[in-house]
Parts: sequence; structure tokens; C-alpha cells
Amino acid sequence: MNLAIEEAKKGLFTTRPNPAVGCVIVNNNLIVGTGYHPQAGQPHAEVFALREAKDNAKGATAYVTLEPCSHTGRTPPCAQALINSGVSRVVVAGLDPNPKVAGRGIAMLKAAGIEVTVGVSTQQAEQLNLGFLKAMRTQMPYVRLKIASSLDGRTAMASGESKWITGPAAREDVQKLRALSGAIITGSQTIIDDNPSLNVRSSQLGVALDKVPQPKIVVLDRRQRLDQAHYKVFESPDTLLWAENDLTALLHQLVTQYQVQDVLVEAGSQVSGSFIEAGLVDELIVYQAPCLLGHSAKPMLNLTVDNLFLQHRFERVSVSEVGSDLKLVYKPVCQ
Ligand code: AOF
Ligand code: ZN
Repeated sequence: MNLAIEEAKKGLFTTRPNPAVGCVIVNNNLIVGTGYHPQAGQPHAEVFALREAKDNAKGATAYVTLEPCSHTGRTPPCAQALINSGVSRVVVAGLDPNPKVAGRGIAMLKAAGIEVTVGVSTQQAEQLNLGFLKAMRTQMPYVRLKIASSLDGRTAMASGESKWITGPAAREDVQKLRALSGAIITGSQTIIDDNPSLNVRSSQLGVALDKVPQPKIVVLDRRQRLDQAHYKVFESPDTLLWAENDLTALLHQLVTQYQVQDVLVEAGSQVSGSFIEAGLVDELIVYQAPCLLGHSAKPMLNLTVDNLFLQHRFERVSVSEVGSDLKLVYKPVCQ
């Protein structure tokens, strides 16, 4: 299953809105086929692994990081392909919450007399598809809030000037976060201050850039201040201007209307603070640069906390060194 998870990772930046899935087929302790899902519209992981295994699939065990599908979507059902191949056992990391599947893949395999084990390395496998799984289960996307900050918790000068607080390695890492995301949400102030392109342009993702779908850009512009002709984000016809207040409605609409499952918030202190205050952040990612910007600089978050009891608490997920910066990943603690 660990190998199947490694296979799945090869599709991480390219399968959206489909999940990244990997499959390994083992016969008599020999790996006879491996595969991963490369892109929506392309065959699923199981199909690639079965093609490689050929007749060696007979009597073999297939390890799959997600329940094999039971429906005909862009491609035919994998559960049926596994049945036809003659495998005798299927080991699955976790169920597919897609209502078109949701246990039916497992049921099909069992009905055909195949031995099925569910629940191997579930957490590690689910880690690959946090957005897909959350969106399928709740119709809300998985939201990552990314902040670049100084040691004293500042994110920009009072003038709005904010480029190059963190180093090149951190900016490269952000390219990966963007490549994982179906949408990037920002605010009009960030557009005015930085005129960012907010696109994926890294050559270091391990896959060809033209295979990576560009995230949809969403600009929160309640006061309708932006003259679109001036800014890079409007060069894409897909950029969405959101003039309403309700962030929950926006996130829900991104799932239902645009099949966005992972959202990256890359914005200034105002918008970032609003997402925290609304309790809409699943993951807080802080790139902390080794510098001090002083009290006249803008705080990393515009947040009002009236007393200690109302503080926002987080649980640390990971700490890593990214060039000269620290990458701190947190999850909110439900209170
Ligand atoms: C699998 N193996 O490798 C993947 C699965 O439109 P389709 O035919 O590509 O179906 C997409 C759905 O199939 C997707 O929403 C998810 O439920 C499942 N993904 N299933 O058996 C795979 N990627
Ligand atoms: Zn499938």
C-alpha cells in the first residue's frame, strides 16, 4: 500500500478535480503491475496496473489507495475491470465518498467472490486527497490559508509593500500549494498593492507545466474598486470577481459550480483575518522569514480578539526549514 501511495503521488498536481489514486498488483510476492491516475479523462490507476500485469493478475492481490469505482464516468468502472482480470483479493486504503461510488465498488468486488480488505494506511492515503474527500463529504472545499510573515508577525509595510519577505525556496514551495489548488482566493487590496499573477509557473513540480490545470482566481472586491484592465489576474477569462460578503456561500459555490475542492487563500491581513474569523480555514501555513519589520508594518492577520478566552488556538501539524525561512503548518483546534 505504501508503494501504491507513492504511485498516487505522481498525479497530485494533475488529476483535479479527480483524486490522486495509485494501484499495485502483487502475485506470489512479486510486483506484476503498478499504475496511477494521471489526469481526469485518462484511465484510472487500476487500469494502468492491470494493463501492465496482464495474465499475472490472475489470483493476484491488488492494492488500491481508494475504493475502486463502480460507475461509468469519463471511464468505465474499475471494480468490473478488477473482476474481469481474475484478481482474488483487493486491499483498499479507504472508501470513495463520491455518491456515485460510496461503497458500491466494494460491494461489486465482494459479490464477485473477491476477498476485500478495507482500511490499510487510510490516513496516509487520505492525506493525498484532502480537498476531494472534504468536498465530496460536505460540499465545502478544503481551505489552506498561506501567510508570509516576519519574526514579529508582520506581513507587509504600511505602504502595502510586501514583496520578498520570504526567500526563493518558500516562493517555490508556494508554487506547489497553488498547483494543488482548484482556486486561489485573494482580495482587491493585494491586487492593487502587488498586481500578482497568482498562477502556476514552476518548472520544478516534477510534471510538465502544461499538464497542471491553472487554479481559478477569485478576487474579493466588495467595494468594486478594481479596474480590470490594469491587473494581471484579469488576463485569465476564468477569474471570478466576488462582490458579496458571504465567504461560506462563495466556498460552497466553488464546489458546486466549478468543481473546486482545494482552495488556497493568498491575501492580505484583512481577507486572511476574515477567513479565520469565519472559521473557514482547515490549514494555516505560515512561512516565517528571519526578519523584523517593526510596529508600523501590517500585522499578518487583521483579527479582533476581545479576551483571552476567545483566542484562536491551533495544533501544530509540521515544522520544516524552507531555505532561510521556516514553514509552519497548523490545524485549527475546534473549541
Ligand atoms: C478509481 N480509480 O484511479 C480514480 C477514481 O470521470 P471518471 O470516470 O474519471 O471518474 C471520476 C471519479 O472516479 C472520481 O470522482 C472518483 O470518485 C473516482 N476516482 N476511482 O477507481 C482511480 N481516480
Ligand atoms: Zn475507477
